[in-house]
Amino acid sequence: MAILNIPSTPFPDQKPGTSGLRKKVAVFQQPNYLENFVQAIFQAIPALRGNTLVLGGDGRFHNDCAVQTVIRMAAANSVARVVVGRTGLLSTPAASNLIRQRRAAGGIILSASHNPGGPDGDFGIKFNEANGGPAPEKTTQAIHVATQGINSYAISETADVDLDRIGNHQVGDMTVEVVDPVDDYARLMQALVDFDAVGDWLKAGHRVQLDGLHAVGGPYAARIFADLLGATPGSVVNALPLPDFGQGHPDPNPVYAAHLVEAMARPDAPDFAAAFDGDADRNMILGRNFVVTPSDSLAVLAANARLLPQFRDGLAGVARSMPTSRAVDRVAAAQGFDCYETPTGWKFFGTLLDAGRIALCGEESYGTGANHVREKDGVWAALCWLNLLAARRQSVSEIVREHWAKFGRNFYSRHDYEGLSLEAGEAVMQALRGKLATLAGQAIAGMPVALADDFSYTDPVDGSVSAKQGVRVEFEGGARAVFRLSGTGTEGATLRVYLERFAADVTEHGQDTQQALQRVIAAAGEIGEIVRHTGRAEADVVT
Ligand code: VG1
Ligand code: CO
Repeated sequence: MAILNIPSTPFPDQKPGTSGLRKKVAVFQQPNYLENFVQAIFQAIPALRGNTLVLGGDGRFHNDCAVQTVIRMAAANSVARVVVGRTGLLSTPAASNLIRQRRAAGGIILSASHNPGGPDGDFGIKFNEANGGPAPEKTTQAIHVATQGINSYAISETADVDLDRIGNHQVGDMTVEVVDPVDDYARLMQALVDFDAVGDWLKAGHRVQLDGLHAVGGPYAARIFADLLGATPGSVVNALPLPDFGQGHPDPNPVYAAHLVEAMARPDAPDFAAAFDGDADRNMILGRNFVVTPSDSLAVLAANARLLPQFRDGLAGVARSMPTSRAVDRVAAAQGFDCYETPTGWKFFGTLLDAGRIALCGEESYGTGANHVREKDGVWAALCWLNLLAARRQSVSEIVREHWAKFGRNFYSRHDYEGLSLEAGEAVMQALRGKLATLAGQAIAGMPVALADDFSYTDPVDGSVSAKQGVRVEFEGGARAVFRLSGTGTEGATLRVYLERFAADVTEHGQDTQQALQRVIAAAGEIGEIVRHTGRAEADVVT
C-alpha cells in the first residue's frame, strides 16, 4: 500500500464549536479541508495509532465520500482497525456505544446533527474519546492548535472499501470491520428498557408514531419499535435516511416537526409520538394533543426513574445544561439527589457520568441521555417514555400534568434570532456583559432583578474552567432569562434567548406558555435591547 504525504496549508477557521466542526458542504468539499482536520485529529490523539477507531455518520450529503477519505487517512496514520457502520451510517449514540463496547481509542462521527443537509446544506465532523463522549474542550483545543500547524497530511493510495458488505476488509495493514449499525445498539436498549412491558402495552392496542425525519434515526426506530417491540409497520415514518433529509430540517421541535404536532391533534391521533434529529441523539416527545418540553421530559424521567429498569436503584444525581429549565432541580431537591448545572453541550456531562456522580442528564434543546453511553440518545428517550406509559398506565399528558401538580410548573421557551450578522450577535452579548454589574436591584418590565452574571463553570471532577458560557438574569420570584450565541451554526450568528418562569399554583398550569412568559419576554427584550441591536421585532424560531 502506497502512503502519500500531500502538502497542505492551514485553514484559519477549523475551530470546533459546541459539537464538532460544522461548515457548509461546499467548504468541506474544498481540496484538503476535511483532510487537514482529520490529520489534526490523528496528530492531537496519538492513542489512535495501533488502536481501534469507530467511524460513521448520519448519512447526509458528502457522508459517503468523507467516510472513504477518513478510512484512507486512518490506514496511513497507523490505525489498526476501523469499525464502521454499513454504508457509513451510525447514529451518534450508537457510535458512542460502539466506542465503549470495542474499547476503541476514539471515534469520528460525520454529522452536522440538527443542521439541514444536502449539497447546499451543512456538513460536520466530531471526535469522541475512549469513554464514548464528545471530546472535552482541552482536546478540541489541541485539535484546533494542530489544524493551525498542518503542512501535510498522510493518505493511503487505495480503492474505496465496499461498505455495503458486512465483515472484515483489509486496507494495507489496517482492518476495516463493517458492522450492522443497529445490532449492538438494539441489544443495549433491550438491556435497559422493559421490552416485555412496552410490547404488552402495544399489544393492548396502544398506537405510536416514530418519525425519522429521513435522517439516521429511521433504521434504529424501524428495528426497535417495529421489529422488536411489534409496533405496526406504519408506526415508523420517514425512516429512510436521505442525503438531503427529504429537503426537511432534521430538527425535532414543534416548528420543524409541525406535521407531527398536527398529527397528534387529530381525533385519530396515536397515543405517543417521537421524532429524532439528523444523528438521532435528540428527541421530541408528544402525547395526544400534547408536546412535552425537553426540560419537563428530563424532570419527569428523573421523578419516575425507579420505574425504569436502568435506574431501578435510584439516581446518584442528575445534570442539566445551564439554560435548561430548573424543573429537574425541584425533583432532585424533593427526592434528595444531586443536581449539577453545566454549560451548553454534551461534552460537559462526560466527567460527571464517568465519575458516577450523575446517571441522567439533559438539555433544553431536545437532548436527553444517561450513563449507558456518553451522548444524548433520542431513541432511548422515546423508549423510556414508552416504558413509563406502560408502567404508569397513564397518558403522556396525564403524567406531565400530574408532575406539575406535584412539583410546580416551570414555564419555558427558547426564542432564536437566526441569521444575524456576527456583529449584531456580538453587540447584544457585549452590551449585556457591560450591564451585569448594575442590573441587580433594578426593576425591568416591573420585575426586580435578583442576580445577573456571565456563567462560568468549574468542572467538579477535573477542575477545568469554562468561562463566558451565557448571560443569566434572574428575577425575584425565580423567573429567568438567559442569553447566549449558538455554537453550531454555519452562517452569521444565532442569538438564543431562554425564558423561564415558575408557577407553583396548579390553577395557573393550563396557561399558554408564551402568555405565561409574557413579562419575562418583555424584560429580556428590554435588557438585551434586542430590537436595537438586531433590528428584529420578533424571534424567528420559538420553541
Ligand atoms: C445546540 C444546542 C445544544 C446542543 C448542541 C448540539 O448548540 O443548544 O444544547 O448540545 O446544539 O446538539 P448551540 O451552540 O447551537 O446552542 V446536536 O444534536 O446539533 O449535536
Ligand atoms: Co444531534
